[in-house]
Amino acid sequence: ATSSEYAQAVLQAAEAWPRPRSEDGKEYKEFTYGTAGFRMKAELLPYIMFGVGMLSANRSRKYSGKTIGVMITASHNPAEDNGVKIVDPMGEMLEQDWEQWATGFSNAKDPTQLRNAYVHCCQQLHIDEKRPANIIFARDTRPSGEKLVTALKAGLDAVGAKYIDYGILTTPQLHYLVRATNTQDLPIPYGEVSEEGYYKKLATAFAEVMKFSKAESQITIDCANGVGGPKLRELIKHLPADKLKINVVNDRINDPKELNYRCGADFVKVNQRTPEGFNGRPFDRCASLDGDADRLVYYFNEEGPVFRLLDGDRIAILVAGFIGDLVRKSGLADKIDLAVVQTAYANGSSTKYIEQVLKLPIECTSTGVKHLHHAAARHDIGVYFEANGHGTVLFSDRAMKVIRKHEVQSPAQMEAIETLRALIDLINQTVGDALSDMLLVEAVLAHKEYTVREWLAMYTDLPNKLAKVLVPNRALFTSVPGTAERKLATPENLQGKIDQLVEKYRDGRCFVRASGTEDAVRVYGEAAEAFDVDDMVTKAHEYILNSTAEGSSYGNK
Ligand code: G16
Repeated sequence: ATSSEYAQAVLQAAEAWPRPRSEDGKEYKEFTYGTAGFRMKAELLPYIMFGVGMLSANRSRKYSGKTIGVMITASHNPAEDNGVKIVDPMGEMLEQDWEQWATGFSNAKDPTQLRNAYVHCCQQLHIDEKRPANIIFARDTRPSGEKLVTALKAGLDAVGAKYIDYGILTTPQLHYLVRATNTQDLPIPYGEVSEEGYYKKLATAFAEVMKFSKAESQITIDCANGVGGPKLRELIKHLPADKLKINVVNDRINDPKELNYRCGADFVKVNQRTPEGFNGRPFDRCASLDGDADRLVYYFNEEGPVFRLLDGDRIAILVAGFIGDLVRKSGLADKIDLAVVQTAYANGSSTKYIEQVLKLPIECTSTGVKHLHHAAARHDIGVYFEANGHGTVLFSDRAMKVIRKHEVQSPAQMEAIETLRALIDLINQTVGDALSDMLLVEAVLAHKEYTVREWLAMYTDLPNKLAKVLVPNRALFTSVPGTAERKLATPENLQGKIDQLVEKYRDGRCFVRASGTEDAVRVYGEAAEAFDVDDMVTKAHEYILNSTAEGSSYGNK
């Protein structure tokens, strides 16, 4: 087909997927490609999906037909939401320069505007429409996913793309498949191009990493009643049963209302409590996944019960410390650099520990895996985790080559290098992956012979609180560029008020930013004393509400 045929097909097919209007017939506000793609109430999405189909085809054509991924999920959000994100050829998030095109397509008012946007995109980006376009896609367990797939296919068909529907998968499995597909003809493919290949890769690497450890661990995993449940059960079938016993809970995927409801990684992290119905004994090792299994947090109860959280910061430190030791023990310390990437949500104590005890370089980026991933990729080995449990480890091509080729001088070096080599396969390097991260944490705990108590004892968190504030328009809250979202530019004067507030508390830190996945503003606070944190976050909450209230002296424009 030629350019004009595709443009014509878009014009016709888009009629079936009109831009939604609210009940009173008004246009919806601008849609944006946010922290992790588009996210909103599922009924608003079909129209957007159609455009995502067109754009992912362009993305594939731009890469001469390399496979692009589309994942349909709203991850930690409630069941009635859904979302979509585009995955680049090596399994990373869509390049940020292209987000504007996604946003542009999603705001075209009618089929003619959408057609024009498509033609404009092809011209500006020099898309050769004669090239092949290959897409793979998957969705989480949300019932709305099926209709969204139909809309996506309509967009793909209109512009002549080829596609494979992988059905229901975790988000990281789709990322894995994109990279596996695009590397299958290379000397070192990422893995077999199938869901089964994913389990085999992880399980084989886990057995390899564990061959030098005697531990027999037990863990209970809360699957947020999402896609992680059935997929974890599949993974378990491939794992060596003598090394790790996994008790799967909250895997009721047949009742959509249960998804992320009072369980899952976000609930546990935000509320700092165990999932509802939790009946673990003191010091039992537990973990929670989120709705699409890309986040992982650990926790346990002390007698009392006192809840103890082992979040993404703790995972980062455990893993970075372990990998640092392996690099040193294998004799590669002067050949490979290792760094940790965090966001402003990282607890101040974790940052201090990385700097002062691990003595590793550290970077702070804006929220969103896409930001952390890029920063981590600038190092030989980059460990990145958000406090909410989203993260992974990246090994540069150079680092992998050095590790593969290294000739060891002693049995101790041999053990270290073999473990390091197996870790490269155990870790899903495309994106944070709760299942892969869980195996990684289990492997490190086994090697170090750590209990959850010993893991927790590495450092003491500063008391902290994360709150959500519902405001009429979160777009009014913008951050100062280059501050990793630690300072607000607007509403005017709000940052000044927060700065004054923070000064009152010992080791106080507080920042406010608009969520990119929920219609809310987030406020994070930490300080030396828990009652100070409560006081500080409560006041910041009030300031935020006042700043958007009508007639406010320091706010709404
Ligand atoms: C997504 C992103 C994460 C981010 C989280 C919250 O997670 O992938 O990087 O930390 O949203 O973002 P925000 O504070 O902007 O709402 P998930 O697990 O929902 O895909």
